[in-house]
This record gives sequence, structure tokens and C-alpha cells, in this order.
Amino acid sequence: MSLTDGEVTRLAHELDDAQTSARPVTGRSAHGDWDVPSAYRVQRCLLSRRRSRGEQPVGLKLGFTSRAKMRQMGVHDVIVGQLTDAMDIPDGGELSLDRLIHPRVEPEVAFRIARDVDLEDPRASLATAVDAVAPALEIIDSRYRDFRFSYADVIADNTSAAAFVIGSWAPVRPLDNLAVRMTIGPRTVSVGTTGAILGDPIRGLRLLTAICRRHAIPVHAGDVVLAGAATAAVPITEGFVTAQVADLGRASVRVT
Ligand code: OOG
Repeated sequence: MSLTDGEVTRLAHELDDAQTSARPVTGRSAHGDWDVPSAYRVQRCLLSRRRSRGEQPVGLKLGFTSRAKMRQMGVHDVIVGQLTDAMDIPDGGELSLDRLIHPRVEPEVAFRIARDVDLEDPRASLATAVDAVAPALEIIDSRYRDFRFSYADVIADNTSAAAFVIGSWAPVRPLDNLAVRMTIGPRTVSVGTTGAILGDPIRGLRLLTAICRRHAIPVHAGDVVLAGAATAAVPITEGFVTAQVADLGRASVRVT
């Protein structure tokens, strides 16, 4: 079912309020099925509300690009969300749990888009516009109670995006089989490989191109793209969280 403009606005405000007040809500799908284009309209409205508070768009994120994540959340197709400067934590910086609902952390890799890509051109692909790659951490925090959502719900909620950390940028290299390890303090909390992300994270950029084109999601030169989690997400606890991605390097955040 397609939503009216009024319903789109109401849902976007409800999700935005849930984020700013750190009080979870129930997904729209509890009241019946609704369609993916409407869910991306809610996401767009949500982002324009964040922009009206002064936040600047800085990139995009993919979700459900690994089997581990699909299995963990019971969702089976790739999703795209949008990143703003308010979510950007410098490598080694601090994240306070105060304003979050039930945050989880995921080890990822990031791409940097070097130039504008004309998505109206059907041959254009973001995969050819990348000039650097980096290890990354993503902090997700569903605005839905108990992380319970349908595919449309999670898209509307900007794919649970809450914060991210990018390690040092490095020249583009093969990413199809780099070992990934995430630690919280001395504890290893997950291990995997970048190959778990669609066989090769670069494939995510082709899917991203198609989704951005279909749902009119803008992409700009300099944007960061998070490729999606290589392993299942782990509930965050206080401590020093690090994602090590083989010799590509690491990204860390101090959680307080
Ligand atoms: C949705 C976000 C999923 C990923 O990397 O797969 C995601 C969620 O699990 O709440 O970011």
C-alpha cells in the first residue's frame, strides 16, 4: 500500500522524535503492509527535517549486505540509508550512550566517492567513482522497540543509522577477502571477512547505484559509503571498540 503525503510526514516526524528523545516506537507495519517507495519517501522527509536543524548530508550506507545480518534481522534484501555530519565520530573519538536507545556496533568498510555521478545516465555506476577505501565502524540504533521491524519499517527509519567512524583512507584495493575482527576492550566480539559483504563489498556500489536511481537519493562527490556489516551486530557496552580490517587498518571509538 502506498502512503499519502500526510502519512509520510506523520511517520517521519514520529521516527525523528523517537530518535531525538531516545524513546522507541512501534513500526508502521504493525497496522498492515505498506510499500518500499513510500518507506523511502518517509526517509527523505526524515532527512529534510534533520537538515532543517543544520545537519549536512555526508554520505550513504548500505544494510543487509551480509548473510549474517540478514539472518540476525530476518530481512532479505539490501537497504540504503543516509549519513549526516551529526553522525560522524572522528577515529578514536567518543560516543556517549546517553542519547541512544539500544545501540549496536558493526565492523564495516567504507568507500569514498571521488566525483559527481549522473544517475540519470543508465550506464553510470558509483563503483567507478571510488578513489579510496577505509576500515569503519557503524553504530546502529533502531528507533523501533526491541529492534523489531519489517523491511519497509527499517528503510523509513533511515536503516537504523546512528553514528559511524571512518579509519584512515587508503588507495583502492581488492576487498573480497580481508579478515575482520571487532573488539570491545580486551574481548573479541566478532570475527569475519569482508567477502561476507556480497562476496565483495564493491558489488554493494552497483546495488546502491540502482537504489539511489530508483528512489531519487542524491549522491555527491566526497560522499562516504558504508558497505554494510561484515558480521552480525553486537550490543555496545562501555569501552574501547575497534574494528581491525586486515592490513587496511582499524577504526575505533571510545564508548562512555
Ligand atoms: C538495520 C541496519 C543494517 C547493516 O550493515 O546490515 C545495517 C538494522 O539491523 O537495524 O546497517
